[in-house]
Amino acid sequence: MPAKTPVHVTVTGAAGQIGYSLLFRIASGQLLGPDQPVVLRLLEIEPGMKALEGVVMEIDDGAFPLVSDIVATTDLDTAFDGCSWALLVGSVPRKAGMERGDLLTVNGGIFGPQGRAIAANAASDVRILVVGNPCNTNCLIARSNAPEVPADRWFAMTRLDQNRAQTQLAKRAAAPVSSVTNLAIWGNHSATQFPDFANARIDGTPVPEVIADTEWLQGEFITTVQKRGAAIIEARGLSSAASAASAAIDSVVSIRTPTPEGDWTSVAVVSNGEYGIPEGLQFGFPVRTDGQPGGWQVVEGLSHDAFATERIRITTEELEGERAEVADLLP
Ligand code: NAX
Repeated sequence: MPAKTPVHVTVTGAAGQIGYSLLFRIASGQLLGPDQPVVLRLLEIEPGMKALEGVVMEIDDGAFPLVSDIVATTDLDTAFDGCSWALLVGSVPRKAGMERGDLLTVNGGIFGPQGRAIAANAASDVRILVVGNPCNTNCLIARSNAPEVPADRWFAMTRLDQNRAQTQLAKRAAAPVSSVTNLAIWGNHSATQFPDFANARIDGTPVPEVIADTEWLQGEFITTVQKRGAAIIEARGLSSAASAASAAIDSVVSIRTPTPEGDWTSVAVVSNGEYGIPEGLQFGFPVRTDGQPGGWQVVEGLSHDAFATERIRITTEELEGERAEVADLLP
């Protein structure tokens, strides 16, 4: 069989912590498959370029058969040229004394231009996953600045939260993590997210029938998932990186391959008003896909009790607040 044509994959913030885990997994074929060559297009800002040189040397030293070329650049047009996948990881994390509003505005300065560069340079089948926080609203900013790219090509990452929630439920039920399915993260990738245990299943049985401890499900389970990022910083002295890279790989695999029968995956997509969520928000939903660009739908018809409805209201309000704060950045 002739070798496949390389697919161009852009990673921003490539010299950062997440980049350092992510790039080697892309190079080894875990993102796009074991027979799919890739061109890595790595974007950094000037202060990150020296470190990126070192990362490129290490990728070279991996002698990965699937890596057909590596482009390291600070130039947006070069970075997104011909890319079919863009993983937007680089952003400015919140620093002491920074208000959430400042954070949103600073990131707007990054994601607006990146959106425009994607529209101008990417391949016609481009799909974009935003990881850099606040990822839902950064994705909204980039998407709004790239009206030429269909809105259904834009994704923000809630998969790390899904993975965290699956593991917490599996441990509590003393079941393998693979037996936990149908786990949706609703809303924002933030402390207001709602990991929907009621519609999740363990070996096909609704979670509340397997774990009968409602107090734990509504309390410690949710807060453990919501605050896991902070717990990792506390323990490691650094924010989660390898698990975030792993979730980015999982996200892309779930987006580009058909969803297993009866299951769904968590990802933040543009709202078309499903479940009464305001249109245009980049909102964490349960999603099913046939794997093609634009081939996904939000899973409809799930029911929510009063507890879940209130949680979803809170996270929706937060995302609407974020959208209002960046209104100037949305053309
Ligand atoms: P690092 O600070 O280690 O790396 C970020 C890199 O981005 C740096 O090398 C920096 O030079 C680069 N960068 C900054 N501005 C850039 C720009 N305009 N263009 C290109 N590169 C730029 O952060 P890291 O730990 O890798 O995390 C990256 C982002 O992921 C952060 O925003 C972080 O908050 C977010 N996360 C998102 C998660 C999610 O589930 N959605 C979980 C993990 C992580 O917290």
